[in-house]
Amino acid sequence: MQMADSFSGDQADIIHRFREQVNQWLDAYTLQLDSPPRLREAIRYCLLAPGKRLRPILALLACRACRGEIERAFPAACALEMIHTYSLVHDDLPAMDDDELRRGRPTCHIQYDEATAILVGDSLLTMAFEVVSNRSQTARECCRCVGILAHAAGYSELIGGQFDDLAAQNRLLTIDELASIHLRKTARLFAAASELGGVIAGADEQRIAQLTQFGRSLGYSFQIIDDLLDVQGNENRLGKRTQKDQTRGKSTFPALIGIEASHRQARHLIDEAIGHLEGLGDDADALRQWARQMIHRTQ
Ligand code: GRG
Repeated sequence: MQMADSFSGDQADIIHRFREQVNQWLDAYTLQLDSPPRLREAIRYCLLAPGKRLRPILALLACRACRGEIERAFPAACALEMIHTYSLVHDDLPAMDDDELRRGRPTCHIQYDEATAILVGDSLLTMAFEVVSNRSQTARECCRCVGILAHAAGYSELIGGQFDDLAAQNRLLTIDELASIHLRKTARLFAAASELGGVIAGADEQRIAQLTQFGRSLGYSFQIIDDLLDVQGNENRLGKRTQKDQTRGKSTFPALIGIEASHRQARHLIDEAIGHLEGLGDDADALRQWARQMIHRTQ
């Protein structure tokens, strides 16, 4: 993400370090997978591609905001990235969004083939649960993390949102219908990331609820900004095709309420997200600053 001037050096260092560490963990998790070699290669091609790692970073920052032990949050952070990458790989398939470019590279089914892309997605989704049920957590905490991830990735949220999104093409949605899709398809995984950070830190239930709300508002804002970037963004910088929503007759925030109002709504949601962190003190400053930067993102 491009950093604006207000993002202090210390905070930017934390984000940079978290991103590097997540990349190292993802590398380690997949380096010696006991799978057919070509499947392993395709999994690594997708997972280690230069994504922004926003969901893992969110989980780590949430854990930090509650003074949790960061090392214990890496498995859940990586599980989030695995679920997110699986959803991108499947979303890019011809039966869904039919894309050729992702993270600046040919999509999985173009680089390999459709069957491989389906199996890469299946592998990443199941690997996420393998990774999150590791021994660095208590059994109780582990079950809770599995439940949070399963719900966020499941039939009512990520998959349900995707289903409704596909069904909505070429139909003008109401703003409430579009909001419901954005909240399930995108914001729910952000909410889960933030919630997981709190759970792993051993935060009390009120803080966990605050973090969940924070992630939800931030994720919703992130998706509105994504809609804006599809209209106004730079394809090279984004590493994916732009102007696709309009070509496909998709309802988006800019299409329904206009560009200025979409910017306002995105900013309002970021303020709302930060408002949910009231009482979390200085420990949540990195999380607050990171959220504020979201509006400036160009990729
Ligand atoms: C296939 C079950 C299933 C779901 C697909 C994630 C998704 C749902 C579709 C991808 C297309 C899309 C616009 C999703 C909304 C969320 C989003 C903007 C994803 C891209 O996330 P970034 O920008 O990607 O964090 P990187 O590559 O940086 O990780």
